[in-house]
Amino acid sequence: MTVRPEAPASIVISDLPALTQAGRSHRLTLTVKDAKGNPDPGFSGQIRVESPAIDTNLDGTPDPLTFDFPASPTGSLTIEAALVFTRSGPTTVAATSVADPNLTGVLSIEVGPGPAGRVDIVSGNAQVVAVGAESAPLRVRVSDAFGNATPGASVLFTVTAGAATFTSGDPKSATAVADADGIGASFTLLVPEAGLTAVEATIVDAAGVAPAIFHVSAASIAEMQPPEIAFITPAEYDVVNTVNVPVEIRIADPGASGGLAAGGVQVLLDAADVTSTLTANVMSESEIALTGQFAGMVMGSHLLQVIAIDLNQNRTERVIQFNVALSVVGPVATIEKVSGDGQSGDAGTGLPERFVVRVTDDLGQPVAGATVRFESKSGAKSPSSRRARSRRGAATLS
Ligand SMILES: [Ca+2]
Repeated sequence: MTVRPEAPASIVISDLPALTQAGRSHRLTLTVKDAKGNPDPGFSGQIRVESPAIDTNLDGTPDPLTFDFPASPTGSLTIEAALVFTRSGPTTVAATSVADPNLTGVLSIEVGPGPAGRVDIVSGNAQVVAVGAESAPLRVRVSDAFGNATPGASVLFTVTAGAATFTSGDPKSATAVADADGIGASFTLLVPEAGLTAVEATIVDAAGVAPAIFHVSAASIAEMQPPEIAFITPAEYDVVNTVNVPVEIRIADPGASGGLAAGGVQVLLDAADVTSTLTANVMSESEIALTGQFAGMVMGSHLLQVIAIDLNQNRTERVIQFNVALSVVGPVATIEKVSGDGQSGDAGTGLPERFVVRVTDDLGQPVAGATVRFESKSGAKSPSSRRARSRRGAATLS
């Protein structure tokens, strides 16, 4: 008697270990079975095999494989060196008939990382540290050739140049063990003098792997101090009745490192259509003065932002608000002669020039409509007393 197989119902995946390692090559066996679990020797066709853990070109997207499955008496196909997993973690492998998506099978496995094969800087490189202070931690990530974290990998940190020492353990070398995310760290350095220190991080027992190289520079406190925006004049910008605002800004570099260049100062005003005529003058090795004016100010409230950046990229910012407002013209505070003084004339004839005075309030604003009385004190024929009203701040005796 012969067993007549039924239609193919599933694909069984075998020959894969429950736990493997990224980078290992695996043999794969696929068996097509019927609904009763018997191998189907009649099946042939293409079978697509895919897994989220197979990303051969490492572009972040799984790369499926397709195998030709010939009819076989055993209903199975074994492919040598069929699969290489690249991504670590729990995963699945699925096999599906290209012609019939319902004919499929899935297997769950776990992929561990491959051997530690690269070390990359996470943080702590290119620091500037004050002499005598502790650096921020130097941290690396250790991974296999596919970028999977390799927990437990040992990393050796070595000071290869410069005066800095590690704050714990051997002053010139220290070993860290990578954590679950592959992060090995957190060594800090003590830097006793100004200058550059280099630290190399290498994977222990992984010859030929390029080290990660940190550079930490130590600078004196003075060099690290940000510039000071010493003063902005007027400090309180309550400008009245003017569209042209005189400005003076002084910026000092207390480190006196000569690191403050004229180009490192920016002055920003949030008012449109204002013309800035500020020019920067280097007053000394450690001081810059910007002088000039904002022209065409409109009435209202404005923000002025001053930014100073020294050559060590230390940055200081200061924002001030100032208001441009109209004021009411006050009472006459000042009368000054404009013309008509010092004349002489023949008795009985008029003087050739008229008497003109200018009247202004305490802000120097011309006062209109003020009554000015002109009175002769001595020797004059006429008038003894006459009045004139000011127009646009000028009163004329005619
Ligand atoms: Ca891919």
